[in-house]
Amino acid sequence: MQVAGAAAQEDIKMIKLIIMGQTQCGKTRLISEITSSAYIPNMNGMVFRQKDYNFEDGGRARVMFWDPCGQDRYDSHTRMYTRGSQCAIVCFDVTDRESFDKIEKYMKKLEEGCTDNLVKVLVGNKSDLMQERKVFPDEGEKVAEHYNCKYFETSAETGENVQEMAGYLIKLAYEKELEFPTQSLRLMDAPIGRGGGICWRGGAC
Ligand SMILES: Nc1nc2c(ncn2[C@@H]2O[C@H](COP(=O)(O)OP(=O)(O)OP(=O)(O)O)[C@@H](O)[C@H]2O)c(=O)[nH]1
Ligand SMILES: [Mg+2]
Repeated sequence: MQVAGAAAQEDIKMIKLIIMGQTQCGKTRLISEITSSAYIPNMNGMVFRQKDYNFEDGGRARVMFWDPCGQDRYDSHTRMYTRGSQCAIVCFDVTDRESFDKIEKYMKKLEEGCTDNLVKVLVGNKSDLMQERKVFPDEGEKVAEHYNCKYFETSAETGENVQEMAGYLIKLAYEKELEFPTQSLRLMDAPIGRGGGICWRGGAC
């Protein structure tokens, strides 16, 4: 006999989202803002968060956010992070040109580790720091066009454009998932610790 709750659970599309970008560009703060959870910087390892989304067609998605520390010493773990991802946020800090120059590195890692069905956005974060800006919107637009994705500028500090960016990406991933269903991960089998997330290496968060 099918339990109604269980049937409903099975209707939820599971989506794995990976955020990538140089250390300190604001990845963890962005994910905290998107998922309305406390911002606790991850000095190493990985933080997981999750959030459910409802769509106009009545469908639902449960998104697992994978937020690795961007320090170069974790580069060798990237393939594990990217495998099975249906969507990605590639992020840089608009006040830090070095973080902008690293976009190519992260885009390449996504190409190597993900399927052709991956959908992504390019995000220039910290748009509130207008006086310190080193990268301008037309530069972000141009790079995004090169990688065939949309460019957003966000502020995880003020929340500006953050939910719009996430909503756009997750809707794209949901539509892709309807078209090309992923058989694989039962992402929600992962344990959830204090604060709605778990840290890998970094302990409960
Ligand atoms: N002004 C401003 N500060 C931000 C913004 N986003 C993040 N920060 C700050 O930037 C610093 C780094 O943010 P994190 O979110 O921890 O950066 P990260 O990319 O996760 O860094 P790693 O985990 O080391 O890879 C913190 O001091 C944040 O408060 C933003 O939009 N505006
Ligand atoms: Mg972080």
